Amino acid sequence: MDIARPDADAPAAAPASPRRRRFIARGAVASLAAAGGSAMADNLPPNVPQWMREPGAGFLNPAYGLPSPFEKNVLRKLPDQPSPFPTATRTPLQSLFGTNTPNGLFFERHHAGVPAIDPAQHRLMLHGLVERPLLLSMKDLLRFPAVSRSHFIECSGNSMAEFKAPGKGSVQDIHGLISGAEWTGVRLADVLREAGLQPSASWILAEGADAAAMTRSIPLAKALDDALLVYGQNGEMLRPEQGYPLRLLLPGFEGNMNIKWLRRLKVGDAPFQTREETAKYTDLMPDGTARQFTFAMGVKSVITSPSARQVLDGHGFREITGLAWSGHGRISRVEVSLDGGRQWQAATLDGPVQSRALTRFRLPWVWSGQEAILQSRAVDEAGNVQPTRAALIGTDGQNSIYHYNAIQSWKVASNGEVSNVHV
Ligand SMILES: Nc1nc2c(c(=O)[nH]1)N[C@H]1C(S)=C(S)[C@@H](COP(=O)(O)O)O[C@H]1N2
Ligand SMILES: [Mo]
Repeated sequence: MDIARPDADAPAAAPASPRRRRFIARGAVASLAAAGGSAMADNLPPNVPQWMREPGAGFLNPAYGLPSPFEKNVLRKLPDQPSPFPTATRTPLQSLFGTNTPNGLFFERHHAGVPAIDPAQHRLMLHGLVERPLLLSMKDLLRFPAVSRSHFIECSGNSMAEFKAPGKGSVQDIHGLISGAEWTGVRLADVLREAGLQPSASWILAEGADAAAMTRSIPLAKALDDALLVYGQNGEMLRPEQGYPLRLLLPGFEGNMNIKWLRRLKVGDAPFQTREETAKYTDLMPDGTARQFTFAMGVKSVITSPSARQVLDGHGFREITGLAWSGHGRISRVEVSLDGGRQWQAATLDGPVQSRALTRFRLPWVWSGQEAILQSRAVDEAGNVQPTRAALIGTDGQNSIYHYNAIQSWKVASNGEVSNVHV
């Protein structure tokens, strides 16, 4: 049938002409068919397809649903270089819609694996410079007033290889240590009020119940502002990988401070200078000094489609789309360039735009086969502008491996192949 034939070579026509509308309709049908392999005419309208001729399976997974088997390639991914102790999996940013990462695809970063915690055996200890030390069970925490909020978590080491040479992988390989979720939990401020802070309280040590006993110092101002003790992730209990049954969520702060499997909060009057904030997670500057306590993740964005390793399947209309985020608040603007940063156009933002949350941007584009360098540049409500790679390296040098937030450039070749380039 003619309508199902991929129409990759159709020339792009002027916007809003009837011819362009027809092209879009034909293209859409063609790519739907392509998604499931090659289309057989018998299954296409107006014929009655195979799967309408007899009842389907009663239920596929009655107890807990799974994605369609046709989506079996949308997966988290370990690094390409084999390692005896891999410590992270990355989110398939190129395959996802909207801003909530499905729980099974949320990136993972574990310092000592995923502990198997029985929530009935789990306690949160709150002590130090408080009036009334507390030992809270999960049942106790579930009785506090709850809030649900959307926030991203980004590993401070996300995109780190880009300080050096352009990575050869996909957007997942290069930037996949970021995900977003709607988290549910208790305001840390409420729990601290229950314990009562002593006047000299100014920092809080947070400790995880994994074999790494991961610990970080949290400034009291953040704890009293928007910090949460979360047990819910996109409507269900946290996944074991994300800290089941309890996690500290510090909206916008570098990933490692969001302590998973949270078991202890100790209130003090100075930072605790743990291993994870002295030997690790500091940024070595060009002058040889180490920058410590870079809490909020910088303003950043990346085009997820088209992106590296994709091949544009024909000329004509498509949407450029991606994600933007900032640890300093809301995204106020995203601009997109088609020519490596010479000219910029405003992208539209999907609303509501939330603070310290993933924000989806979009720009309509007609590709007629010319080479292009696609970039996105985000600006946040605090006025921070996502830097070029040259500007970032100008200030931070290339010794550092954390907090890479430079503008990403994707080159579209005339044959439609998309690759990562540094411009
Ligand atoms: N207890 C504990 N908390 C932890 C970690 C850990 O190894 N142990 N990893 C940290 C790091 S480095 C990051 S980037 C985030 C990753 O969160 P995710 O695995 O839910 O994506 O958790 C942080 N919290
Ligand atoms: Mo991390």
